[in-house]
Amino acid sequence: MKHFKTMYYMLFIAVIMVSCEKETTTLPENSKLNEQEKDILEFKSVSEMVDAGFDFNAHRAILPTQKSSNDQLNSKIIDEESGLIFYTDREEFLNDGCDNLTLENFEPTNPFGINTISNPLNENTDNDLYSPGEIQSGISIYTDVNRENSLYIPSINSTFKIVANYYVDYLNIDISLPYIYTVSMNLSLWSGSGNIDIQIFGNSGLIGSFTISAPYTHFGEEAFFGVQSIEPITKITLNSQTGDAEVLDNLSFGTCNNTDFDRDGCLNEEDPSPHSIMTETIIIGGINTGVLNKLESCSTMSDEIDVLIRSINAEYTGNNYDSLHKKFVSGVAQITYYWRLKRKITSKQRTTISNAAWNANIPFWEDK
Ligand SMILES: [Ca+2]
Ligand SMILES: [Ca+2]
Ligand SMILES: [Ca+2]
Repeated sequence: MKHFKTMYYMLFIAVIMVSCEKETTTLPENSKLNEQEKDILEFKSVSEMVDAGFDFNAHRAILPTQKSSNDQLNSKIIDEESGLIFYTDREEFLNDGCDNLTLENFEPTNPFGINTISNPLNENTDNDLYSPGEIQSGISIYTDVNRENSLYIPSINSTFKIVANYYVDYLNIDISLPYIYTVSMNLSLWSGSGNIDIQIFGNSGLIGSFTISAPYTHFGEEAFFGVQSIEPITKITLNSQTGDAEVLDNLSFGTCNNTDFDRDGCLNEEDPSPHSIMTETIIIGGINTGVLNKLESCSTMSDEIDVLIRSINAEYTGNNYDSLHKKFVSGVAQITYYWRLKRKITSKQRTTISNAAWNANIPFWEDK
């Protein structure tokens, strides 16, 4: 079986070599090249272009030498407003403890299948290229318009990449895993270099955006893009400013070790509650107690109340409010008893917190 595979592979290489030879012997003259440049705009999709025998070698020859403009930029950019950290340098990203992410490189087990597919590409994809379970679970790649052959999956320089087949479409990535705070990917463009607008979404909506300079994919170059977020990332959209087809590879996702999400001074890997509630005062059920929310061993007093609220809410069936509410109030009384013993609060503050707990609409209240 392996022997056959090798033979097929050799045959594949031979076909490529013959077709390359053909291309070099029929390399168009300059005027022809200009014509081809004009033609490129007439194709609606990448697969149409490939089927028409578009000469990428000739097209590459007329393009100016590329210089990645990202090199001149800061390779790590912290956006204070959105809390997002952007990376355009892979080394810098890895140095920030992001070397433990789940990688999807889109390499199929059977690389000889038909490589246009319809939305979406995910773990359930079952076609010539991918079997169910071959794509990592928790991610889904699709274009914003549902049509046949919306995605094109070619092998460029011996690695498979995902291309938005129709130029006008956005290339979108959905993330359905709950705690993905970091995503990275390699980006390029199908018909020439240009900018790609990247939007990052969480459950609250648009978190922030970034524009990256992406190279022409047929040069074999790619731009690195990485992002870290305080809020879990649920979706990323990619849109070429030049109306070109976005090309995606090596999508990584997860959580970096060496970061401090809640900015409490404890890195995630040593933080028992990496998403501490960092409000200045303790707020219960929307009621501000005015009592200082102190931090100890990487956790805040509000974190302790939050753990209790979560366990109470988990027991809520819709008709056991009264008993659960009483359970919550006595749970808070226990917590504040220890706070009082440790002299974190005064007895007057303990009463204030108890009153807030009594008046809070718990089970439930999810205003975070
Ligand atoms: Ca790949
Ligand atoms: Ca922390
Ligand atoms: Ca913490």
